[in-house]
Amino acid sequence: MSAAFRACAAALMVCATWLASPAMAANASAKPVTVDIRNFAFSPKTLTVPAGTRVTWTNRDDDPHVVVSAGQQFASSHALDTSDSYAVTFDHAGTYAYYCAIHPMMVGTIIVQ
Ligand SMILES: [Cu+2]
Repeated sequence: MSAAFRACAAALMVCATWLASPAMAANASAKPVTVDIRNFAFSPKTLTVPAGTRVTWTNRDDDPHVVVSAGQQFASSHALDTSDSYAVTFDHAGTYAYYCAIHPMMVGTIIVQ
């Protein structure tokens, strides 16, 4: 093994380590996520996010909707009129089922990892 090869390999190791860190940092600082309420459904219906993610529901329908945690794991929204939003930050891992108080057949799940 030549000295040049060893130096090159060492440089690649440093580079790989450096490349790995921004990805981990991005995972730790969770990006905010939006759930649209459209056509009497939550979209996406099931959402998987890292802990610490702020999830915002926005009503895109002409009818009001209310976001309610099935197990009272987070506070309920008020009645969301068209274009109204409601946000919850999920700090702890778990499965958070929710529904619309006005239209209980509207259900969704936030999975926090
Ligand atoms: Cu509704």
